[in-house]
Amino acid sequence: MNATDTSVGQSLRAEFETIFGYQPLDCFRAPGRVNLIGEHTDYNDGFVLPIAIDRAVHVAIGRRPGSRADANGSGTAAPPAQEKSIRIVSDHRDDRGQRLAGQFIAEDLVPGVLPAWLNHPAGVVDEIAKTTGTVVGGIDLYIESTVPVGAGLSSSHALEVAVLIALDAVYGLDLDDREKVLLTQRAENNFVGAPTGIVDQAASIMTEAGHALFLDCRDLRARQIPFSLDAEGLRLLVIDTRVSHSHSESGYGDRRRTCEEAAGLLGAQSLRELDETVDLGPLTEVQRKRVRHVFSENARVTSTVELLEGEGREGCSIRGIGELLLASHDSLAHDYEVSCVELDAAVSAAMSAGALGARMIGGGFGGSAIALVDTENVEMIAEAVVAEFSDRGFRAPDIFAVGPGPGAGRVD
Ligand code: GAF
Repeated sequence: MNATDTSVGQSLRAEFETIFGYQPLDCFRAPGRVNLIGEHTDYNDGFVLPIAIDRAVHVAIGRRPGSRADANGSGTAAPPAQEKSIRIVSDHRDDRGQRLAGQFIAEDLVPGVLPAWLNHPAGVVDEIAKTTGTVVGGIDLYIESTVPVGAGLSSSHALEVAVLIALDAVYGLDLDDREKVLLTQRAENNFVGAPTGIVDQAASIMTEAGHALFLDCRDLRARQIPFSLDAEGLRLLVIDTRVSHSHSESGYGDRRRTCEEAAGLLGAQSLRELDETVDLGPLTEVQRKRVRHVFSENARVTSTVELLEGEGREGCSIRGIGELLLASHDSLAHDYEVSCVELDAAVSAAMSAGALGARMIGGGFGGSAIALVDTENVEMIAEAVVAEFSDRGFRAPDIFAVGPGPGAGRVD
């Protein structure tokens, strides 16, 4: 946990007071993520290596004056609905230019009823009740975000994490990092309806500034791996293809099921129990390809960690991870088949223009790619990608640099 961003905290507090008419209790932030490598390995109990990026969801939280926002609704008579509601206002605007705003009551929550964006905080409130017995109510939240929505940088997981740590602080839920990761994952799986793994929440909650998080998704054991772009004169570019992706509707769930079925056919609970020496004979051709990706991707994560940790030793440097990033993309495109023409174009244009490595990130079927580039080549590579998209009639991509920022925490 980190304390940062004095000015952000002040403006959040002022905005909260303007909207709700009283002062908030506290402010928190939770970053989005870029997964350096280890894609579609998390739900296979494998390895991942994300960074928390320097863009975050910020939240100011207040307890409505006169409401009975005590931890367990321990008043004798049932409080009226307006005392129990959770009101949320966001700085994002709808088609008519109005701020997104909504409210709900914890006891009445049912999946699939609220507007999509509100499902993420509502899922967290629902899981808090199920996990801890604490019924949240009489709470107001104001949310601002610098994580682009729909770019595959985990804006929705960052929102869930920000809401959870704010409620944790106010209600004294006393959750450790591991419990927070698993609670937000259940919110996503059970309430939002997306069968996602844990890499995004873990990146947001557990990562330290200037580091990547080497996480074993089998038991959530983690190690902070130094990741300094500046020291080597490098930048990490995000290339947002602006092709929309949705985990609940895309082939994400299908890939997950295939892996689970393949593990079962090979006599294992998860693919992590197996390695490339296993006989893939009982599997279909498609299952073999998916399994091959998971095995090779886990190996690429550990190789990347070796290069980063060995920084300074001969042959070891952040520059050396470029080839592994590209190999990851090839495996995701051909064995796992979760890329798309825009992501492939982003990767090949960046590589042709001199990137050290590039690959799609996240669930796939759209969203963003990353490219590791020398600082002096940033503009040239960005221009090459934009030109390629224009030549091929694709929507113009959004390209920007990200760095390894701090994990979730309080904002002063
Ligand atoms: C999405 C999911 F949310 C993650 O859990 C992970 O599976 C990722 O896709 C693929 O690595 O971001």
